[in-house]
This record gives sequence, C-alpha cells and structure tokens, in this order.
Amino acid sequence: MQVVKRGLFIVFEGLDRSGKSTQSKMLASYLENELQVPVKSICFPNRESVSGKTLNQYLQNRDMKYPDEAIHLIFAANRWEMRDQILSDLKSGITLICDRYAFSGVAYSAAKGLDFEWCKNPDRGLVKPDLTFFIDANAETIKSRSDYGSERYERVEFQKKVSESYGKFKQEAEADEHWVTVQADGKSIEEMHSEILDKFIKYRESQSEGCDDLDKL
Ligand code: ADP
Ligand code: FDM
Ligand code: MG
Repeated sequence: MQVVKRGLFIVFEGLDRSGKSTQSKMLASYLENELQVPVKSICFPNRESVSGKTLNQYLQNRDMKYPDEAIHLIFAANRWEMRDQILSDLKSGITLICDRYAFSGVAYSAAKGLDFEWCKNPDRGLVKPDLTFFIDANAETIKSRSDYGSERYERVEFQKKVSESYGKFKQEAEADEHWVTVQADGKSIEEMHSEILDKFIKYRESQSEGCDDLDKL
C-alpha cells in the first residue's frame, strides 16, 4: 500500500498591501512548476461562502455598522467552514498556500481594542499552520501602493495598530520554527521571493523525517 505523505500548510500574514498575495502566488507557482509539489492556493476571508458574502459587504462598506465582536466571530466562522476541506487536502498530500489565516483575525480585531486573548478563542481547534510567513512592512511605506484605501481597514493609523498586534505574535513566536518574519522594507518582489523560497526549502528539509501529525491552534 502506498503511503501518502501529507502536504504542508503554509500561511502568509501581514498588513494590507504588504505583498501577501504576490508572494503567495509566486511561492505556489514555484512549488508547482519547479518542484512538482501538488499545491492549492486558498485565502481568508473566503468571500464566496455564506459568511464570506457578509464579510465582503462589511469590508467594502465602511458605513456598515456591526459590533466588532460579532464580525470577529464571523471571520472565525469563515475559517471553520473550510476546516474539513483543509484537513482532507493536507492528508491527501496537497500543500496549501493560504493568504491570511487566524493571525489576521486576532491582529485586526485587537487593533480595534478587543482583548488579544479573547480574540484567539474562536479559532482554537483549527488546523495549525506548519509555517507562517509574516511580511513585516512599514505602514507608511505601503500607503502609496496601488488600490490602497479601497477597503475598510486601509488607513495608515489603523494599519499601525494592526502592526502592533502582529508584533505580539512576532514576540511570542521568537525562536519558533513555525513562524518566519520577513522584513519587507527596501526589498523588491524578487528579493522577497528568493528569501521566502530559501526559508521554505530549509523548513521542508528540517521536517523531512516526519511531519505527519497535524497540530491544532
Ligand atoms: P497584499 O495581498 O498584502 O494586500 P499585494 O501582493 O496585492 O498585497 O501587493 C500590493 C501591491 O504592492 C501590488 O501592486 C504589488 O505589485 C505591490 N508590491 C508587492 N510587493 C512589493 C514590493 N516588495 N515592493 C514594491 N511593491 C510591491
Ligand atoms: N481580516 C481578515 C480581518 O479583519 N479578520 C480576519 O480574520 C481576516 C482573515 O480583512 F483588511 C481583514 C484584513 C483585511 C481584509 O483583505 C481582507 P484581503 O485584501 O482580502 O487580504
Ligand atoms: Mg491580497
């Protein structure tokens, strides 16, 4: 009987317009085309699902009033909707490249003033990523990037607060092999990509003996 080695769960995190989608796509395409790794790209919020339609409306319409706690729970529900699919893809050997995950949930809601630990609770039990790339970009630098300002949270003052909340994860994850902070300022898209690729390959080599178990958040 052939044993299928499970896929890796790779997450990209960071401020709006920091380069997550660009880097997720580049990593996915490298793995698929150069390393022949079966890959699937996903993102959160998943705007297509039942909860995702509400989240999309909320993000696109700054005037929509809704309690911060309630929207936080909907963002988490949006991840729970995908939990079984994520598990089954990983178990069938597919590597998932995921553009935002539970760290976004906490970082953005805590930036509004909600309690950091409270914010983590609704995501407890979801699949834990193997590797999270946190793209550490300066909130001032990215404000001039294309389309900045089109959605609810894209304001420099708010993004600075989000950056502070991500800073807590960064601190907690110091020396954690599952978290990689990638400094973005002054680096080109290509430079970022080769740094991310290098870190990914090193991580994969370090796990080659056995990464079959899946942990929970
Ligand atoms: P995110 O998904 O984090 O919101 P994107 O990947 O969509 O960010 O990138 C936002 C914009 O910034 C795009 O126009 C992209 O080409 C540009 N961009 C991404 N990374 C860099 C970089 N390292 N230097 C300059 N521009 C970048
Ligand atoms: N966002 C995203 C949250 O506030 N909470 C979450 O749990 C997640 C996954 O939604 F402003 C915010 C972060 C960002 C927006 O934008 C999604 P993109 O461009 O689709 O990443
Ligand atoms: Mg994006």
